[in-house]
Amino acid sequence: MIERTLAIIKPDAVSRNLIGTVIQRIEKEEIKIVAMKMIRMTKEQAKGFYYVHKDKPFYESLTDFMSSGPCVVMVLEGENVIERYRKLMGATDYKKAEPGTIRKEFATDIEKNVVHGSDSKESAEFEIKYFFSELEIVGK
Ligand code: IDP
Ligand code: MG
Repeated sequence: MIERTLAIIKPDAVSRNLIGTVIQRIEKEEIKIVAMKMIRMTKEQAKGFYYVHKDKPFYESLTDFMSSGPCVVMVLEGENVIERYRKLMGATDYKKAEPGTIRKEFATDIEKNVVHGSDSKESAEFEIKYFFSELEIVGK
């Protein structure tokens, strides 16, 4: 089934000039980018986006990091794309990520781990709406 997911190239990757590298990895997997823009989140916007983690010990630090510089946000579309893109990203902790995944190759820290991807249909729906209106998502 064709589905959509929300992907973010995080501030660590943008500042290290890895935008093109991440996009190349996505396109190599035959995943389509159907919306894309560069944004700079405020601390409050980052807190809203990561609301599910509000009780985690890393919430403050994570939302500081995510509002520390520009991000590239994208809507990806494809067959089973939520799971496929999670697989391409690799585990949250780059030390545990599979070889060849984006995080294994480029992450420097469990927090500064280069990319974000929605983890379920429900979170994809919330996260896509958080950044994009339907008008900004390109159809086929
Ligand atoms: P995910 O990005 O792989 O879905 P989540 O558990 O949803 O991982 O956590 C969201 C983000 O919070 C991670 O991508 C990472 O940047 C950060 N994070 C997760 N766990 C930790 C931790 O134990 N210490 C510091 N930061 C963390
Ligand atoms: Mg997550």
